[in-house]
Amino acid sequence: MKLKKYEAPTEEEAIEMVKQELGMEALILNIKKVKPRGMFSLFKNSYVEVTAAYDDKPSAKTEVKKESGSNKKNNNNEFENNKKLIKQQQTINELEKKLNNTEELLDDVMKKLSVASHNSNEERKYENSMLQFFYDKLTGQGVSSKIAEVLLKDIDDVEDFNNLDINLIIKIVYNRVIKILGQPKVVKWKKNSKAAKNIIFIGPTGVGKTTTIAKLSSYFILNENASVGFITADTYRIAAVEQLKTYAEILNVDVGVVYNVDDLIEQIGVMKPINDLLFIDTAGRSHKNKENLRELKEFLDAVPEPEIYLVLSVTTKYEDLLDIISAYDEITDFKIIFTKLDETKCIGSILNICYTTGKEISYATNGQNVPDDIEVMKPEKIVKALLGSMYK
Ligand SMILES: Nc1nc2c(ncn2[C@@H]2O[C@H](COP(=O)(O)OP(=O)(O)OP(=O)(O)O)[C@@H](O)[C@H]2O)c(=O)[nH]1
Ligand SMILES: [Mg+2]
Repeated sequence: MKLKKYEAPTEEEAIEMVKQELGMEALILNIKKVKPRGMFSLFKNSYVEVTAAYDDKPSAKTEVKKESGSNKKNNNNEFENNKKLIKQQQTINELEKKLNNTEELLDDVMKKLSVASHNSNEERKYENSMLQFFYDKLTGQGVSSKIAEVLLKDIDDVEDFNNLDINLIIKIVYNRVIKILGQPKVVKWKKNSKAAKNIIFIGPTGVGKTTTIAKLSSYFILNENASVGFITADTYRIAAVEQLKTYAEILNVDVGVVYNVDDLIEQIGVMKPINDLLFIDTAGRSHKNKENLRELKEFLDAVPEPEIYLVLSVTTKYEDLLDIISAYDEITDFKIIFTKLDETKCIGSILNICYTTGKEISYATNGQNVPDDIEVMKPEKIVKALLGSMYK
């Protein structure tokens, strides 16, 4: 791509100049009203400066046509040229395969900013089309408008903004998102340490607490040779105990079922000396039911040195996620596990939550398969999903 600037008395005239000279394929990157400066500025009229981008190389297909047309008389030359072009095309195909999210993003920019679709009446937040594109992309992914503005803040203060490389903007946004998300915190343990780590999972109903326990414990059993025990305090829902017992059977793990705080203390006493890690499951609780949360707090307070994870589904509305976090925050401290990333395209609420609450992130789950569909949350993936393709 190459950039070219056009000056004309009005926006329409400048765009017409772009169309005439570069054709309908050209992209309008920026439209700026310029006021003349200097001694004689009073005698000069203001004008409009349009920056357009255009493809300076014809596509390979056109080249093939042109070459074969103009070299009809010389069959040998034509053959050699075609061979060269086919080879070039193969290299292009290989390069295309290696294209990453940045290029997907560029594609999107091209579509959005094309002359054909240029619409100056659209409601815009930014005068500059590139910044507007990033703003739309981020808010489209569920990033709140306030946080999208924070991510794009001051970028247009750069002196030569019109010539600012799109990759540089991506880099700035990327670094800002990474800073907000922070480094994920994961379960750290030592083989044969005297005290088993007590890892507790809390959260709303049906978000994936029990499934996440099965996934995470499988990882420690299979990959780190940890000895693991399960305790479940979910005796409310029919079949909840059976669900955990089924996983326990497959993984060859003991399960303790507890009905009250005394049971819990006793079970931890029994299972702690013979395990590296204890995974404790709790019943799903509505954050609006204060009585249930009070009971849960009693349980949590009875566990020595607990490591608590609040499990949240990323499909939950952002406002509700904030309410849930603030209700659980009143009873305990926790890190966050986000589940069901496979069920949505919009994962902006993860960024919103980190920015607004300052809570630490840990794991992400992206499917129903036990044990595969879990991984340590990778901030880089989130950024790529926000700016380009879906979280994979
Ligand atoms: N698509 C998808 N489904 C998930 C994921 N994690 C869990 N699930 C599904 O969500 C449903 C509920 O999972 P559970 O593990 O029983 O949820 P829970 O939080 O323990 O539920 P309660 O104990 O009833 O509060 C099950 O159908 C799981 O297979 C995920 O990452 N993606
Ligand atoms: Mg459960």
